[in-house]
Amino acid sequence: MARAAQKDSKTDSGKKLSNVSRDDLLKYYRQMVLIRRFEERAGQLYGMGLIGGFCHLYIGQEAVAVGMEAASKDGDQVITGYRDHGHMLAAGMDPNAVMAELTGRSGGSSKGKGGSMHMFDIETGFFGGHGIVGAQVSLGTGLAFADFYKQNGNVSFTYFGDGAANQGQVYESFNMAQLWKLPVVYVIENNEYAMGTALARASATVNLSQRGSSFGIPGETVDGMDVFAVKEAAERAAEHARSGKGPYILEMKTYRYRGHSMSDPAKYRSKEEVDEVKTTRDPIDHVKTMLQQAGVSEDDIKTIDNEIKAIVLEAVEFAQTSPEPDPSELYTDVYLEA
Ligand SMILES: Cc1ncc(C[n+]2csc(CCOP(=O)(O)OP(=O)(O)O)c2C)c(N)n1
Ligand SMILES: [Mg+2]
Repeated sequence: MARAAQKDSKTDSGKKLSNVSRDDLLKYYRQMVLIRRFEERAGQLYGMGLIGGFCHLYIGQEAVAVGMEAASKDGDQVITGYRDHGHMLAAGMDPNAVMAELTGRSGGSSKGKGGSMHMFDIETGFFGGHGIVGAQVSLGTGLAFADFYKQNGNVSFTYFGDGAANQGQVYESFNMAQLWKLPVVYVIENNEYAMGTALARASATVNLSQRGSSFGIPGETVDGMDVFAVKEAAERAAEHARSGKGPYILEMKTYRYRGHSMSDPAKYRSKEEVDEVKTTRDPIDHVKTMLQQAGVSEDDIKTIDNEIKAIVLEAVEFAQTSPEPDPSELYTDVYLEA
């Protein structure tokens, strides 16, 4: 992945908080707030009828994409399902291009032809954006096969949900990945629900970190609401994959605050359940508290919040003023000339 072209606020760089630098804290805070504010605006644009098709928000799960990105290197790939906006922003894609893709404009990252679920950006190593549940797991394993074949030292970060974890092709992929020792980190974002179905209602076993055990793939369960826990686990997993030992599974315990998609009345869980997570486990509040403990002033935090607000407002403006794609674009980018 390319590093995010996002500027960091001025800090006393190098000042350490146990094993976390103040600059790292500020960077993760900034990236997570960007995702959250971006998603809130995307939800508003959807409500205004400016975004067509489906739209799945990532609010609540920010620490996963940001913590994983912190352990990645240039050249690594990311692939995920349809809940993908946060991954794109964490990978360093331009918020303007992501928002304009949501509104189907030519300035979008896929020229407005992919929309929310089918964005793509080779430059940052982001390989989509996939609407078929579980399909990205085979594709991500294929990306790892390409890395293995080229011996380029890159890792494929392949994300999927707790619901997708029961799909058959996941296990065909696990088998091949371990057989050939492919450099892939499988990140299972266990947000407790697959549409309206709680994990335990659809799954014979709920410890998803062990789903690779019959293939001999190591796995661990991680607090996906803690960006530092995610980063540390990501480093272990990436090192394992990069050093030729094969795939690794990280089950991220996380939670989605919003409905499955924009048309979900969320009758399958109580408001109290959602509020409890928001007040006790929020990933952004967690980093904010650490920033305060590190002596970062309220004013400095406000400055970051305002900078992010401006970036997102600019993206909203761009997404509404960028022209719609020309009809002739219907026939371009369908096949790759090889
Ligand atoms: C093959 C396939 N089956 C069913 C669907 C419909 N569907 C879309 S999302 C979804 C739930 C997936 O849940 P999970 O993997 O937990 O991901 P989350 O939405 O929680 O991020 C389902 C069943 C689909 N898109 N593709
Ligand atoms: Mg889920």
